[in-house]
This record gives sequence, structure tokens and C-alpha cells, in this order.
Amino acid sequence: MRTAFDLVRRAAASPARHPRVAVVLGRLLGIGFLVCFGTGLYSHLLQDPLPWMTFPTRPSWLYRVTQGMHNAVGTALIPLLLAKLWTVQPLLFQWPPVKGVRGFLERALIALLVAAALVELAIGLMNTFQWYPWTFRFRQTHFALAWAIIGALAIHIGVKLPVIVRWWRRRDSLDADGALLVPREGEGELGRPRPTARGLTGAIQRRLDGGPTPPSTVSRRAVLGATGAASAVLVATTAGQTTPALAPLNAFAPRRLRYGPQGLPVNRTAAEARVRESAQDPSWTLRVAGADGERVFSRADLLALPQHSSSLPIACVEGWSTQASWRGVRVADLLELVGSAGREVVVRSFAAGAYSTVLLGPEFARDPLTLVALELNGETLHLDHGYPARLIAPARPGVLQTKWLAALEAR
Ligand SMILES: Nc1nc2c(c(=O)[nH]1)N[C@H]1C(S)=C(S)[C@@H](COP(=O)(O)O)O[C@H]1N2
Ligand SMILES: [Mo]
Repeated sequence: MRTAFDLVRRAAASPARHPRVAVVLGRLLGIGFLVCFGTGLYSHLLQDPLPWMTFPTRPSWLYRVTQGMHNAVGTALIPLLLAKLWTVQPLLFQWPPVKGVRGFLERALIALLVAAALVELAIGLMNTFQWYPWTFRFRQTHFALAWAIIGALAIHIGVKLPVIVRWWRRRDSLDADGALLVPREGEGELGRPRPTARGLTGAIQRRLDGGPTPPSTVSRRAVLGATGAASAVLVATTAGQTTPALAPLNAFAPRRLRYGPQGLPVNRTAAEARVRESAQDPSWTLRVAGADGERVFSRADLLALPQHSSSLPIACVEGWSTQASWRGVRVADLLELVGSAGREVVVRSFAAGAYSTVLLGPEFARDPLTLVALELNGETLHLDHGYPARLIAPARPGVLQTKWLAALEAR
């Protein structure tokens, strides 16, 4: 068994499987996971706020940027993580497999970290394609895994700190005083030079002969370069769904910037939500309830109130976003009419489903940009965009921009 492990490890040894490469990739992974954690936490809390929380409503494109970053960075992490696993893969075959309790805990932690990170990136990617081939609840699972990753990552960095420090700044394989820097025993079998007939790599031999600097950095660079290129290409060919400048390169992302009716993508059409009939019912009204009682407004009533325009994006959690021009009645004005200015609002849709009821915090309810929208990009709101009326507010996830409104209830 031991010989088998040794053989695998030796066969896998390569100048690019080097702690320096692991550290460079690890740093990028660390930063990337932190960015995704921060932006993901923000998105999660916007949808599930703790009671005391208020959120910024400006800049109105804030969520568009944070969620765009969440998706782009998450996408870039996929090649980085695979490259990192490739780099450290010989460590899997250490002998003995487990060295004491500490060694066992270390390996268990890495197993947890790797599994959680792979599942997290995989389900995140699938989510951007609106593909949910599972029964668990995506957001709660993605959120729980994020905590597992961040916790395991913190311990992992602590455990590996000596290796990280030692290889943090090394640009090549040479020490400050010109000696060849080779990975230590404690750093695993990474990058152990491939043995030659004489038991030494050509590079070391040349070094001992006083020859030129060993060329091993080239293949390290090649691995890092290929990984970086893979990440860059993936991001460039998907981020066009949220970044207009990259739209022409969008080869893989499912949403085209302006492919839906009225120049805006649609996640769930009126037909899919089974509201085609009720949405076109001429007796539709919006019920607004507040401290002074209840009022109902037909679409004509709403159009008779002061109309305001807002330029606000729809920014879907799934990674696409589009700026649009909306026109309708300010939510603040409607709340004023029922004596509940500045209150929190329960927003109800007549479409059944997961987002039929959402909460609109007071900071959004009183914002002059927050509208009950009746028009989109200069036309009557399309059925698929929420006709007869929808909510639109600044700096909020798309899932909270309720279509096919039925009621606003101030609390
Ligand atoms: N009632 C209702 N409102 C909804 C949804 C929904 O399924 N039902 N989908 C939401 C999601 S996930 C997004 S991203 C936006 C998309 O708005 P659009 O279709 O007008 O672009 O609407 C939101 N409003
Ligand atoms: Mo969405």
C-alpha cells in the first residue's frame, strides 16, 4: 500500500505542483470566496432581514453591482479551485494516511472544505441557468455551505500559515542568497523534483554546476497562466448578461441583455405564473391598506394620480441585470393617502408562488424612486413584466420586485 502511494505521488510530482503555486492560487481563492461571502450575505439578508436591519437604497445600482460581482467572481473561482486541487493532489497520497489526532482533524477539515466548495460553486452555477434539479431549498443550502466554507477556510489558513508565509513572496525557486529553495517535508510532497537517472533533477544539477537559473518557473507560470486565462474567458463570456460592455461576448450566460419584451429579460412569464387571465381582468384593483383604513385603485385611478419616472435596474439573484425606465405612482404617495407614510409594507401579488408576498422595509417604502410601476420603457407594462402593476424599488434583488400586484398593506 505504502509503495503504491509512493508511486502515485512520485508519478504526480511536477514543478508546477509546488507550494508556491498552491499559495498563489490559494490567495486568489481566499479573496474570491470572501467577496462571494460578503455579497452573498448582503443578498441573503435583503431577502431575509433581521428585525433591526435597514439597508441603503442608494446608489440605486448597488445590488446590481454586488450581485453581478457575486456571480462573476463565483464563476472565476471554478477554474481556480480545480487548479488548486490539481496542484495539491499528491498530498492525498501521503503515508501514513493519517498522522495522529491533529492529522486526522486536518484531513477531515480539508475534506469538508473541498466538498463544500465544490458543491457550492456547482449549485451556484446551475442556479445561474435557472436549473434546479434538486429538492432542497437553494438559498438556504447555499447560505449554510457558505458558512461552512468560510469557517473551514479560516482554520485551513491558520494550519497552513507556515507554508503560506514561506511561499508568499517567492517569485522563483531561489533563496535570498541564491540557494535553491525546495519544499520542506512539512509542506508535503508538492513539487518534489522529478528524479532523474542520477537522482537529481536537471535543474538542481545545473544549479550545482553553477549553470543558469533552473527553468522550473516556466511551467509554474504556465499553470497559473492557463488557470487565469480560463477564469477570464469564463467571466468574459458570461458577464455580458449584466455588463453592457461585455454583452457582445456573452456566449454562455442564459440571459441576453435586452432579449425580452420591452427590452428586459423575463424570469417567469405571465403564462408560467398562470395569471394571463386575471392580469387582463378589467375589474382588477390595487388594495392599499394603512392606519386610516383601506382604499382600492383601478388602473385608471392609479394613472390619474401624479406619475413619476425612475430609472432603475432589475437585478436578478441569478446574475443577469438590466437598467430600465419605469413610470407610475410613488409608493410613498399611496401610503400617505392611507395615513401610513414611512411604514413597512407587505406587498402581495395575485400570482401564487414563492414570491407572492414580500416585505418592503420603510427605507424602501419612503424612497421617492420606489414605484407602483404602470409603464416600462415608455410603453404600458407588458403582461410578462407584471401588468397591470408591479413594484420597482432601488437597490433590491429582482425577486423582491413583485409583479402582478394585488395589495400593499402598511404595518
Ligand atoms: N409575482 C411575482 N413577481 C416576481 C417574480 C415572480 O415569479 N412572481 N419573479 C421575480 C424575479 S426572480 C425577478 S428577477 C423579476 C424579473 O422581472 P421581469 O420579468 O420584469 O424582468 O421579477 C420578480 N417578480
Ligand atoms: Mo430573479
